[in-house]
Order: sequence, then C-alpha cells, then structure tokens
Amino acid sequence: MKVYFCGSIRGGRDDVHVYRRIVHALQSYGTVLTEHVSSAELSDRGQRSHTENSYAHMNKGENNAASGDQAIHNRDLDWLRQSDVVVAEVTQPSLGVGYELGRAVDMKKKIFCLFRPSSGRILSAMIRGATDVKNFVVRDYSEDEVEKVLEQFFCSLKN
Ligand code: 6IA
Repeated sequence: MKVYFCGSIRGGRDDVHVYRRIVHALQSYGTVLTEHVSSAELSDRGQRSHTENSYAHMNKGENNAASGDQAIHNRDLDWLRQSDVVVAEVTQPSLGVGYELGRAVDMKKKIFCLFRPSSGRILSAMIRGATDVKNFVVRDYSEDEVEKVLEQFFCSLKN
C-alpha cells in the first residue's frame, strides 16, 4: 500500500511533531511516499535541507525558486497519482494541503483528514463540508489518539 501524507510546510511548521508521529504510525501500513513532510529539517522558509537537495536534480541547471517549485509540484502530483490512500493532517491551514486534497478528490482517492479541535481552530468548510464526497473522511482527534484513529481507518478499508 502506498500512502500519500499531507501536512503544512509553508503554511507553518508548528505541528511537525504530530506529523512525525502520524508518519511513524503510517509506516506500519505501507510505504509513505511523502515522509519528508514530517522532517524537522524542513522549514517553512526553504532552507537547505535533505528534501530540497533531493529535488535539486530536477531543476535542470536552473537555480531559481520557481523551477524548484515546479519540480516539487510535478513530483508530488506523480506521487499523489501513485498513492492508494491520502492521509492529511489539516489542523494547520495550508494552501498546498488544500490543493492536494482537491486534486486527490478529482483522482477519486481514499482520503482521511485528521483535525485537532484542541488547537482552537475551526476547520475550513471546504474540508469539513465535503461529506458528500465518496471516500472522504474527516476525523477529529487528539495527539495521543494518532495510532488508534489510524488503526480504525485502515481497518475500515478492509471492509
Ligand atoms: O502550502 P504548503 O507548503 O503548506 O503545502 C504543503 C503540502 O504541499 C505538503 O503536503 C507537501 O506534500 C506539498 N509540498 C509543499 N512544499 C513542498 C516541498 N518543499 N517538498 C515537498 N512537498 C511539498 C518546499 C520547499 C521547502 C524546501 C520549504
């Protein structure tokens, strides 16, 4: 099983410790294509990092930000197409995560969104309200429930 994990990067890295915990748990269900999203080295500013270096070869010699971003976008969409399941932590608002979810809906992926009400935020109606979309599940949870809610979701896929 290939899992595409979405979490905020330029939207803010406040929840990276939660992403780590989710990705760790997801690895017991399959291959996480986007493990870098949970990397503490990856900042919201685009500092040199392992992930950035791994995308560098796709810039074909150009070293400007836009071509780097194009490579990231195209690579991520390739991974999204390959994935069997999309899991998104949606507590920290992120344009990229919202975009990925919209594209994933269009690709008819199985989607599981995780939101922590303890953040004090109110989740976007475009995520919370997607109840008519097939295979689109939003689950409220607290950090200590990560393993449990993922187990319930992956069990439900078997039925
Ligand atoms: O708008 P955001 O940056 O918060 O979007 C985050 C989402 O878009 C994540 O779920 C990722 O899958 C994807 N994404 C955004 N930026 C990157 C990235 N590097 N590398 C891989 N996936 C990304 C950005 C440059 C970095 C060195 C800061």
